[in-house]
Amino acid sequence: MKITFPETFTWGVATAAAQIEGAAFEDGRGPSIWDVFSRLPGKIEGGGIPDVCCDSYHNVGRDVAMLKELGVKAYRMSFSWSRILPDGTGPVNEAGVAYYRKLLLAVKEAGIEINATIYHWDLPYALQIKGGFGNREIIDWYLNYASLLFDRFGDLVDYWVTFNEPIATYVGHAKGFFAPGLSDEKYARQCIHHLLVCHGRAVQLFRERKLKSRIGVVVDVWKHYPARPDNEEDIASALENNEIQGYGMFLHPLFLGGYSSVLTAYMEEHDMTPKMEPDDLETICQKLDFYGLNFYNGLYDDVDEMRRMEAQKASGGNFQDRPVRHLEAAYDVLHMLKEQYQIDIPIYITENGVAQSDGPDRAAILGDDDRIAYVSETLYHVRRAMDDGIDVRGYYLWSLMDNFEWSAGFCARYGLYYTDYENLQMIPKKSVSWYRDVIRNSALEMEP
Ligand code: IFM
Repeated sequence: MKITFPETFTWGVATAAAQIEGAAFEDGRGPSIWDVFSRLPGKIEGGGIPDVCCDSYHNVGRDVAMLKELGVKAYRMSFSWSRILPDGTGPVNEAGVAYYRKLLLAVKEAGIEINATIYHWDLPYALQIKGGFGNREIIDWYLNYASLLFDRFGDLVDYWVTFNEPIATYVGHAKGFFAPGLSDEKYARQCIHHLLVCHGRAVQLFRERKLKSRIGVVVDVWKHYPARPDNEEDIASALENNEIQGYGMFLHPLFLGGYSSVLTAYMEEHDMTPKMEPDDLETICQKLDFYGLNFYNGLYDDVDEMRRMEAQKASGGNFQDRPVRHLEAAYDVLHMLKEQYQIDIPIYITENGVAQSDGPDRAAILGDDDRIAYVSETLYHVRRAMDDGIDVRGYYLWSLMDNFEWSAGFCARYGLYYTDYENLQMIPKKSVSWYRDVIRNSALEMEP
């Protein structure tokens, strides 16, 4: 079966600064919360720390060569706040600015569009010490940083993303297994409220600057469904995971204005309603140019099974403990965005991909048929949604190369290219030539 996409479809790959750059303490960069968190005993699988990662800071030419080999039309990356502003505010680190200008210029010269994320989880540690997202001053700190990025890179960036996956900030403050490693849900709710105001204010600033590029936000949607549709506990679990602990906490205020009635009632009942200023909810709900959907899987909640898993769970955050795939959820989620959240702007799949466990059998990792099957199946469901009229404009595969997978360290390999962490060689997996063909033809062949 042949699945075709429009010629204009944007095919890309995605990465993030903290996961690939390394050079964590070079050329004036300040530490981020992940540099600190990863050093806490037991927080990262295998004990990995992001000091070197893929060493992309020193390998602009290598990274751009991989993008060219793939033939991508767009590259999604992020800026490291503490590389540009080592203390989060104050003096600019010109070496950091120079690195990003070099990278972005090389990408543009290769004829590749740039989709740049302002914040992808790596808050400067200097700001965390001052309360981080829990301190309302974060709005000024973030605006100052975003303003600097608009000034220094506004001529090169095509698409701006204010935040990637704000759930990570929630997890890092409510659940403890992401940086900064706190476990206080009430505080986490306040942090998320501030984050959403940061987003809204940055969009307003972007409009004032009259930049010719576009601005949006990326929210990952891991939609939960009751495994047993008649089981009250499964139904309640799915609702809670979607509306209270998941995507609803972001999509509702961003696109419908204000927190949902379900979340509002929950926060009131648990004395977790964030402090807010009168116009905050209006500020958060800005008209955007695009929405970025990170889609990885749909999840079926069977509370009995979940209780068993909870007992075994050591770390997590990206649902790597749920191996069963429900990729048909991509179709449902795309409909939900339009019908439930009234998202009527272009949608990009800003991330989709699958991890391989690290292990000694390199040949098996290089022959990543499973990745090809996973991406094919997701694209099949994306195409179905497009056929129904959902305006999906592009797809970014996560990730260009194996990298630092947060609390899973270097044990989970998401790359099209295999990263040899001994010598930093990049070795193409089977999916490289496969994805190159998909991009070239804007089409793929799939078993019916
Ligand atoms: O590696 C992450 C990325 O930083 C954010 N989205 C999910 C990816 C895979 O877990």
